[in-house]
Amino acid sequence: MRKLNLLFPVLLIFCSIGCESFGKKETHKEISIEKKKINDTLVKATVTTTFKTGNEVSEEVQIIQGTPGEVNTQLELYKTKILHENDNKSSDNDHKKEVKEVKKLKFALNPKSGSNTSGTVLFTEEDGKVSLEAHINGLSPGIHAIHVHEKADCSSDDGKSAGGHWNPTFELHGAWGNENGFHRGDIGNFTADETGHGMITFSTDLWCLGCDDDTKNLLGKAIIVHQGEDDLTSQPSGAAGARVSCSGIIQ
Ligand SMILES: [Cu+2]
Ligand SMILES: [Zn+2]
Repeated sequence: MRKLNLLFPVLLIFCSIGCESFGKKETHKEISIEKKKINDTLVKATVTTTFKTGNEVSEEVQIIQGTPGEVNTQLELYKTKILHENDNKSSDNDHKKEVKEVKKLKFALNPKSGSNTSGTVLFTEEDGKVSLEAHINGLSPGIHAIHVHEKADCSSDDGKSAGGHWNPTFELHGAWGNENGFHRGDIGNFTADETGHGMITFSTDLWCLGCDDDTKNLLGKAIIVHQGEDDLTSQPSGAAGARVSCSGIIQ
């Protein structure tokens, strides 16, 4: 019985991808790339490839480490290899190839303006959407603003090295989705509990991780958490006070 329960969602996914060829032994592949910054020059990428053939699911994990340039070259080679592997295994051209890529970037937050904050920010890009999940500790209880700022530079003690809000479309500061305009970095506010812990999730198709569209690409920007609340109206940045936590979005 237990096995049947496990098989059901697998079949559903398989069917939603290519129902007309149901029953054929085709392989669907999903590549999930998780990148972590080790230090200023090195990144580590964990690549998980999930192969689904009929009801069988297998996984292959690869770890690539080096400078961002080296890692990206290796990743491209690996993706090409995975894409073409199917050709060798099967000569039947009816077999469709489905390779889905999931990108993940995870960063640690650095304390700024004399705060004791710590935390992580995880970005996931999947199906044309980027989602953010941030966990922050060491905050004062209450409401805090979180934004994407324009430069991945957290070097100054007050976090101002990250520049102003990321605003590639030259709009006014405002609540996300506001018809009078909003910055592409205007994520908004979240609440820290009595222990100083806060978390926020956010998802949009107006962002990407490393695409060619400058109005969408988050790489090279920064995440900033503020001491105060974003009033969502004051220009140019919502009067959210000191910058207490910062992380550069780089790969
Ligand atoms: Cu900000
Ligand atoms: Zn703004």
